[in-house]
Amino acid sequence: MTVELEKRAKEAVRHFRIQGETGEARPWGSGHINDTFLVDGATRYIIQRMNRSIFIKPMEVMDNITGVTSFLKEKIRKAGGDELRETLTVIFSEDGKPLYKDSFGDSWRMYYMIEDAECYDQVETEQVFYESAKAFGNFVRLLSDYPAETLHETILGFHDTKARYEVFQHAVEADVCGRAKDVQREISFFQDREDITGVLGQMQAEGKLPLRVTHNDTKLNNIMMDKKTGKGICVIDLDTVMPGLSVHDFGDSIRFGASTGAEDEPDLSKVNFDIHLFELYTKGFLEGCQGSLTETEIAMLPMGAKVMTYECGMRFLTDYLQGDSYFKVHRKGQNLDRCRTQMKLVADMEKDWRQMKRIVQE
Ligand code: ADP
Ligand code: GN1
Ligand code: MG
Repeated sequence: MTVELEKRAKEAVRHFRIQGETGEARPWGSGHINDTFLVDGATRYIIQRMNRSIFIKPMEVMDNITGVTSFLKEKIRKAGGDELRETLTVIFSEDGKPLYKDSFGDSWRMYYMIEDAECYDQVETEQVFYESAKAFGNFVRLLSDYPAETLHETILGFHDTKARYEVFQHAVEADVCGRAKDVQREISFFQDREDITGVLGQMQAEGKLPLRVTHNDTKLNNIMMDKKTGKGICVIDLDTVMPGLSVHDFGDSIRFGASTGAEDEPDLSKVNFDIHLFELYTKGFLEGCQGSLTETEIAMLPMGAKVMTYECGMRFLTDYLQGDSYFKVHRKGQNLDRCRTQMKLVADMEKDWRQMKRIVQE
């Protein structure tokens, strides 16, 4: 990230209603989408430049986030919790908006920094993963009575795997960077498994899987873990909170966390699907949901894991073919490495399929 952008972040901070002096804004976190900065001072903040090519209507995104966080704050208050730590707090701009638009046309938004908490890019201990599962399950449960019809669809068809397959096929055909010839094996991997792209959407259309208010991006670095208690204290990155499927939320956590390697690990011998972590996450997620999932949803959890891993791998490959314009990359071939780890995990899940089914049945 450029020094220029750091300066712009610092300048944007001045347009928000905050008290006290603030210091430097420095790049923070390892998200793939927005530009995130930590703002120093007696009270610390997070300021983000929202990704404008992905979030075409930033005000709608912020509408969703203010709605959901106010709703959560009320529940947290009633339960005697700390509403400033257990969900995000949107800071308003000087003219009373949940974002500030700068002279470049970029939208910036600001939150309190969740202090005494950390987030992980990989599962370091089983306990962390288990606690994250409870917190993500609890998040779905807390939002079970949120008025879903008030939510904007911030990214159209976000987990419409079938539609994403079409985009992937177009990217293969267009091959704008001339990269397709070197990734034939990867392309075939997704084409050979096209049949799974429609399974969950079909079940939803038939009313077998209910639409709920879900997070849709439940990877481990989208949750803050309390340093003292080790509990999942605050679910962050609420850009994609929309009506969706619980099995997607479950599955996205699995594809990221139930792996022995990092999402972009180039050495595939280090990347294996860890069935024990799958079991642990299943237990935590179901505990967090506290009985709010239907039997069919529970039975489809393994499919959620497989489809989300497949979908994410296909999205990485699509982006690689299109010239790495969606996910941030820090080195050449990073999206291809990311795609390959997801492929490895899908292949492992296929081997472990019966065991996965058995675990959720139990
Ligand atoms: P992206 O959409 O790019 O993933 P996130 O909203 O997930 O952006 O933020 C990126 C990272 O910044 C997170 O993984 C986390 O490390 C950190 N972060 C974001 N918001 C907060 C917050 N309120 N308090 C502490 N850390 C945060
Ligand atoms: C992105 O924003 P971030 O880094 O938490 C992406 C997810 C992907 C994930 C892969 C809005 O998540 O859908 O699963 O990267 N978010 C968006 O790591 O596209
Ligand atoms: Mg994130």
